[in-house]
Amino acid sequence: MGNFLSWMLPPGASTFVGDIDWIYYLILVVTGVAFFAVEIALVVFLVKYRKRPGGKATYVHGSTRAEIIWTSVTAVVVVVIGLLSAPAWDKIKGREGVPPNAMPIGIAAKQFEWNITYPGADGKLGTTDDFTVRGQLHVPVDKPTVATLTSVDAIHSFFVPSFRIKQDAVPGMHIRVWFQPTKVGEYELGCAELCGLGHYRMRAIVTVHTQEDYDRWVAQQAHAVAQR
Ligand SMILES: [Cu+2]
Repeated sequence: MGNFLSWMLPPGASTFVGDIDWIYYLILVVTGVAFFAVEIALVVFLVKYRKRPGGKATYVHGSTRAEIIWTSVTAVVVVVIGLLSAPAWDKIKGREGVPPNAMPIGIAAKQFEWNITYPGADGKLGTTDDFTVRGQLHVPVDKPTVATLTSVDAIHSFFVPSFRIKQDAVPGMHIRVWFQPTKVGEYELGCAELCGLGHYRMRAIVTVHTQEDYDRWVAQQAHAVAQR
């Protein structure tokens, strides 16, 4: 039967999917219940306290008790959601979260493109076999990749919905973001920070390869670079 809510989030393709999706749906249910409770109360009160002949307006100063209740209930819900999501935050964004064996890549965001630098065959950035490709992010499946994000102009945001990862790219900063794809295929990378007139077209394709296909693609790129 599959996941009956799967139309709400794009199909997931990274190890973060499980951690992120249940928190997303938990928040959706909590805010959904609050939304309908408030809207129903609004309509009920509109009808119940409508203007009627003989009815007289009275001045109500408010209710301290009601205010304490709705403030503390909301505060508790927010704190509980914060505690529940802390492990996922540590894993995805924590300083210690990046797997030490992750493949390093460089991503330089720019109005309005993504320039991605690959480590080449030696697996190390900053060596002579590095090469840079515009608008194409290629990564091997089932292996962690860690990107160092920079921006040469405005603030941009690296967002791969299928990987459930989003991270700002800020001029002057080198921010690390990691992910581990779980399914071979093509996914969308979009800029999630309004960065100028061309923001809407600041996209790239993410291609998740098997390790063999990835190695073959790297060899092809190295060959193309050597011929220039
Ligand atoms: Cu942008």
